[in-house]
Amino acid sequence: MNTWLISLQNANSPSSELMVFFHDFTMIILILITFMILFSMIFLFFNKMTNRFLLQGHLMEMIWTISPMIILMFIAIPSLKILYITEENHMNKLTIKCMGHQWYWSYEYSDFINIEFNSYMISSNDLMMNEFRLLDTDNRCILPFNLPIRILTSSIDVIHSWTIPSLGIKMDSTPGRLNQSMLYMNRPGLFFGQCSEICGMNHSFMPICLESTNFYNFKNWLFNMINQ
Ligand SMILES: [Cu+2]
Repeated sequence: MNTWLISLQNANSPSSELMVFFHDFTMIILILITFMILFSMIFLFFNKMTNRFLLQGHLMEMIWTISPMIILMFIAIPSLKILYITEENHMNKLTIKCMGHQWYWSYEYSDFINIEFNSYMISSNDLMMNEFRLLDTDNRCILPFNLPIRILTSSIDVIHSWTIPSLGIKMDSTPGRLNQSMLYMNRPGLFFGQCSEICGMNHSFMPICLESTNFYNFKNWLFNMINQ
């Protein structure tokens, strides 16, 4: 992970890649418009852009009405497309359920014999040298990469939000309601996230730590969990 990261995290899932593309694309348009307005305001301020056709110039009005419409279309079409792609849940091979608690997450792998564990943040005092402060958990959620996974989430007490920025997932965990999303990881690694809904005193201390590994390791881990 980069320190002083001001942009989005590197994408690690197809939907997140699309989101990064959309962010960059929209930013280009946004910067262009901002500078156009800025320059025209500077010119207007110094009285350099006035001419006698500016008022009641129908052509001019047509242009500045239609061109924002076209620009908005260029933003709306990819935006909606990516929105629907992100919502798509198709051919999932695995389902896991993340439950929000005050203030930790628990994971259920109910496709298999019921595997269920809690995932608490490792406190700064117990931290090892290779662990991330305020982000690592005692039991990581371990999942295979290159496999479409269905993520279900709900909450036991108040609203939480299960979020992993590098995977482009932000999903509210609402008590009495089951939300679902699709998770597809491109590569192995550790992916971190934090609860994204103000949920009480320790809201900042219930991180999500997802470990992406190959299917063989995942299978071994599952067998170990079942035999425990
Ligand atoms: Cu929370």
